[in-house]
Amino acid sequence: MEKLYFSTTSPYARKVRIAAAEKNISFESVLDVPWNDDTKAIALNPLGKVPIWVMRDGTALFDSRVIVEYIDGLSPHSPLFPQAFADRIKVKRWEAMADGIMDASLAIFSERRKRPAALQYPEWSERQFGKIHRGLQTMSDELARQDYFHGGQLGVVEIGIASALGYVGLRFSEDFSWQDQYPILSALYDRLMQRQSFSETVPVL
Ligand SMILES: N[C@@H](CCC(=O)N[C@@H](CS)C(=O)NCC(=O)O)C(=O)O
Repeated sequence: MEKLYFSTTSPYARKVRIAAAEKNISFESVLDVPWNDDTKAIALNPLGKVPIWVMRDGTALFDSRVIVEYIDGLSPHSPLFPQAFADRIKVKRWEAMADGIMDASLAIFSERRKRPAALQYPEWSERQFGKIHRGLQTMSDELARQDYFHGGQLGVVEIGIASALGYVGLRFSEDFSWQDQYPILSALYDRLMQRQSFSETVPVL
């Protein structure tokens, strides 16, 4: 069986777990915290990051965008990306925005948690918060009154933004309430959480 190396808090790994569940793709889960000394991530991915998906022939795939696209291609059921070129680029732009919100969130987390207090640079975190807020506001404006970003059905964008929001909530609940500031995204998240793929992958510490 193909294997996913993941950590329970990783928003990128959550994308992969939701995508696989929505596509009905089974896999073996291997818990791996890339910060721990016993991590297998470095041996499988020169970048030392999870998620990593190990294919049947032993090839280790990364990063989450490549893995999600791979999983989508394994079965025609519940497509996560549109076929038409222009639509696909539109969706991938939103996917990149959701990933960028995760990247900025992780940058703040690393600054605050991995760097000694005396060496921390608050302006760096403020810059990252700017990316998070502008990204969330843009996603909220572009979703507007629709239930889904594209094509009236669940796809990679909903998976990405929900994973980003779950992570923002996990790390920054003392900084701001994304639910209060972005009610359109909050309503989307609540709807998505009715699906098992989303509710069973909520990040836990
Ligand atoms: N762009 C990558 C980001 C993956 C990533 O940054 N994963 C984090 C965990 S959330 C990680 O493994 N960090 C360990 C490190 O950077 O050394 C993806 O989409 O998969």
